[in-house]
Amino acid sequence: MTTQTERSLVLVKPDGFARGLSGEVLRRIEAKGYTLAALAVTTPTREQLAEHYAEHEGKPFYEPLVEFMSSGQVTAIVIEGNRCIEGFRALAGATDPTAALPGTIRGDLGRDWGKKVQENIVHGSDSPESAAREIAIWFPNL
Ligand code: IDP
Repeated sequence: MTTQTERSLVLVKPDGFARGLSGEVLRRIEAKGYTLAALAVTTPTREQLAEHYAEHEGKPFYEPLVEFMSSGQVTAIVIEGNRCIEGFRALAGATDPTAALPGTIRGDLGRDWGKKVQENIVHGSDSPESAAREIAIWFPNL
């Protein structure tokens, strides 16, 4: 284990926002000891999402994902803390809410929507490079 103060970009996706789960996600982030560096409620544009999900362009789930993510409001959060990138992904749980372990956000709160795996409540950056790139998309003035 190393000491590595990091920032990560967390999104409460439209399904989580509509279900009123932003507070629950923030509660878990703060309970874990991470701090909030920025917070905003926004309706993502397709341009923002194309940048955000550039690595998934061309995959079968890309278009439905962008459609879903632009369908409503999201809570965008920059969190800060020691190894918070790995730590938040552990809090979030596996991509598929049914496979996600109990105790995780997706495992406790995620619903099985059949083919709509994209509706899994939260996004969290997966590396320091992604975090820097994503924070610049959602918080250009930070
Ligand atoms: P992650 O959010 O757990 O890091 P990624 O593989 O980076 O997962 O995928 C980004 C997002 O794309 C997922 O959170 C989910 O919303 C969506 N997604 C990934 N794989 C699938 C799939 O097979 N079907 C539908 N949506 C998917």
